[in-house]
Amino acid sequence: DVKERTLIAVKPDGVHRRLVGQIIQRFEQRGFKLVGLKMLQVSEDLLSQHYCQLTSKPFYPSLVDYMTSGPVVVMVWEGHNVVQSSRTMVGPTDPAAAPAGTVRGDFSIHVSRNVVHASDSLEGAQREIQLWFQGKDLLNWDCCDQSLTME
Ligand code: YYY
Ligand code: MG
Repeated sequence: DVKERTLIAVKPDGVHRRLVGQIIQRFEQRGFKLVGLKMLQVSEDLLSQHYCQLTSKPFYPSLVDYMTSGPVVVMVWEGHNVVQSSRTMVGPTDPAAAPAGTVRGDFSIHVSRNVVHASDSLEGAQREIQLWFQGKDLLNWDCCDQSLTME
């Protein structure tokens, strides 16, 4: 589906380390289309909804401290197979297992500071996009090179 969408977020460590541009560049370069973008300070409430499956994990309190320690840059990217392709581009949760060439493999070393978020499934992406963005803040637009990157 060429209209498939996913949520990508640069976490506070990535923003502090000035990695936003390089991370955006990878998604642009791949051929995906940016349809929403904002910077914000995350609330604990939003985070607990975002990570609703993790709130009982032992690492959850430190995950809250980390994710609320500074601004995040959150984006919606669109394109064929974007959910799965962006997970591959981001790499495994633990950067120690992430291959070079992935965002986590190139920019991080520890699971608790892994620089970026990517939705892990179509359903997860839809849930997260609704959580972080209002419909009016997502743009339907035709990128001029779309016929060259997608059928
Ligand atoms: O989707 P992904 O970010 O790759 O991993 P999740 O299993 O959804 O965990 C979300 C988030 O929690 C992860 O990016 C870092 C943090 N975390 C952690 O700090 N320690 C763990 N053992 C597992 C996850
Ligand atoms: Mg996840």
